[in-house]
Amino acid sequence: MEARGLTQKDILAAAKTYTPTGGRDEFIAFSSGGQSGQLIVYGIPSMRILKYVAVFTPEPWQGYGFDDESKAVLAQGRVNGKDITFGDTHHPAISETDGDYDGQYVFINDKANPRLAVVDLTDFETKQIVVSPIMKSEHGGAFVTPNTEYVIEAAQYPAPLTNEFVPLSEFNDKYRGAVTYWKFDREAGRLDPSKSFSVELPPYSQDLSDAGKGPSDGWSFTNSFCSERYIGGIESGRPPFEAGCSQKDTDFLHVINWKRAAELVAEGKAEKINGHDVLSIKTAVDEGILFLIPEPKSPHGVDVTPDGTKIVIAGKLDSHISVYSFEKIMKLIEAKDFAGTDPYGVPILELQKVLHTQLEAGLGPLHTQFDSTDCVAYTSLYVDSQIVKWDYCEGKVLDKVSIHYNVGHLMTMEGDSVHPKGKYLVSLNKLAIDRFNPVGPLHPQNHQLIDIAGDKMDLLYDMPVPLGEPHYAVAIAADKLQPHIRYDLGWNSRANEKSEFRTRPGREKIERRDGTVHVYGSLIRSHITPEIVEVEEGETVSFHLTNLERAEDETHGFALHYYNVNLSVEPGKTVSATFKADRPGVYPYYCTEFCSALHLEMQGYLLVQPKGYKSENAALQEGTTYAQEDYTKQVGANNDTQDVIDGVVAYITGRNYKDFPPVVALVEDATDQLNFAADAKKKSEDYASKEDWQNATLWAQQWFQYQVKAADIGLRAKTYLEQNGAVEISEQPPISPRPADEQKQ
Ligand code: K7E
Ligand code: CUA
Repeated sequence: MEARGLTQKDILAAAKTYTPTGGRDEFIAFSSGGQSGQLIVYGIPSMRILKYVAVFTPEPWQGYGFDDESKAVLAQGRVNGKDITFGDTHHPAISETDGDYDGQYVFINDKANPRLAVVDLTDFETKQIVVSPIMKSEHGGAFVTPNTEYVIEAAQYPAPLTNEFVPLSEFNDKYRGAVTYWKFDREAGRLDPSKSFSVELPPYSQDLSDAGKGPSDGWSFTNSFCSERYIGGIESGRPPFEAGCSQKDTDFLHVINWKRAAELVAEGKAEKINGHDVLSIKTAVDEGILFLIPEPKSPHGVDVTPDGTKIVIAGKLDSHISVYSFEKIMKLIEAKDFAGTDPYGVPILELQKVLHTQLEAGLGPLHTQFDSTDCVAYTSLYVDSQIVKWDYCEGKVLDKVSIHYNVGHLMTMEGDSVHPKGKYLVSLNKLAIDRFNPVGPLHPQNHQLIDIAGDKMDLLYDMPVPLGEPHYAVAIAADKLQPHIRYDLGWNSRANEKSEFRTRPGREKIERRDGTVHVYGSLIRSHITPEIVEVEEGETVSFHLTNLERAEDETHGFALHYYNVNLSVEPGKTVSATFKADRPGVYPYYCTEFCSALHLEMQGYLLVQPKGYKSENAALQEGTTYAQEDYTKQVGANNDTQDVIDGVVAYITGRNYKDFPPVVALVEDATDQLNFAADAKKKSEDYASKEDWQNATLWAQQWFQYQVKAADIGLRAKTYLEQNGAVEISEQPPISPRPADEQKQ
């Protein structure tokens, strides 16, 4: 303690966050990866980063944007045909069932190029990207309705909803905001653009959104800033946007009845803009589904309370947090008690008549999350660099804690669901300044973990986030996530179907068809089949690779020199890479994941022959020749190895290993390897009987390689059983590979 200069408080904090080797986290957070266009997955309370999920941008480790399958997903995100190679991700949302996180999907938005993506949590892969047909920017997404009927996305900077040029002089008349309700087809796991629609909104800068729940289910809320509709132009002497956009004391909360809106669209009341259903402001007003409520001042967050009865608005440029009563809002709407209309005819409800309470919170209140205790909320104070804990029923401050520095969003565990879990809060700070070792002018962001289990908030830990600006994050109880450890053999994970290019073991082949050389290959410890591929200059080559492994964490990679091919092939997956072999030469390919002791030998050659090349001496030259004594020596070693394996098998099968699922999986894998060994052994013995010592020795070596893999897996299983209290059982289960084992017992 002294040597490291730690205090008693530090030690306590360490005890609350330290996760011993092999330990798991109680919650899993999905954080926006900011400009990286990715999602960051980390554990709480350990704050260990577990994964970056590639979403809007290519990412080599996952092969995302390198294999044909994921290229097709990224291509969905082209904007008017243009490749976009960044994303400005802000708000991840976990799919919900009855308002609770269900752990099935994560959605995330791209503010700059209005897009939404769907990530499937069975494999943490991006499956779909949709592009807004009408918006030119998008901030108020992704937010889900309580049964994930829709994913909400609201525009930010007003622009024409068509793709035409419209001069700024027509801003008030032709520029518009909007909110889109993307229909989610849960069965397909995809957003359905044909059943999605938007509501046109005035050209205020719509900001965040939230969906109603419980009594307010069926409604959604989107706030705004710059309802002044100010247009800057500092370069020509006009006061800038920031002056003109913060003039008024209030902006507008948009209150929308999305359930009724969906019915209106079904009744044919929408207009098509760029092929997309849009309910005009006029229709929305005439049909009574759109209302405005003033909100102080240039607000930022809008958050519906877990019970759905209240809506919390943070003022940003106002020191107040305002709590609106949904019941009061409904009463005014039913009584048509409006304070007037805005320039677009949208009815305005009077602020004082809908207020439940207002709280003097501090400077720069932004976002709110909820506690497991009723009426308790946490709001970030950007300017004060604090988190305030407060009571939204009574409107009183309970506690404050300083953070470092300038918090944007904050996140409690399942904190925007109907059942927040309390326990921890993460403050997503905009600035780190002096908190970490300096790494140049560009600093990491700082996520600070705060213990909220007691009355007083207690700051525990700083985690640097070196990947873009993560605006928002959501955290779910870890036990709600049950991702797969492997795919069904031959799976196209992006299309969620069997790949037409899958290959079964022993069926690898090279086929020339429609002007393309199709290589149907496989990957398994420790070889790539085929190992030699010969094509002619100018041919199109399509590698289709299937990982034949069934074992957990046996991913193989595939890198090919010069042709920019880099694949990640997880167990069971099939991926393809198509390219033109435009330059004659010798191109080694190899596995990029250190998958086994002979990983470096997991290799092959693509030979691109010059046009018209004729081979003269096709026989390969042996680098080394082997004789009978080499064969005998190898077989001796193999037999010794088999004794080791038999001992391990006896240990495992003599225990209640079937009670341990990870061991059952290991035994499956080891059995596979032993079957491969038996095949190689047979080949070796066949060649030996023909006195072909060259091939006999090489196949004996291959037999040995499979034995080594089986032994390695077996020892891992044995260690697991030893460490997890397996007990001896009396009778032998029938899986023993060789009858001889029984005699040795
Ligand atoms: Cu506050 Cu985009 Cu939600 Cu940044 S947003 S902080
Ligand atoms: Cu497969 Cu290395």
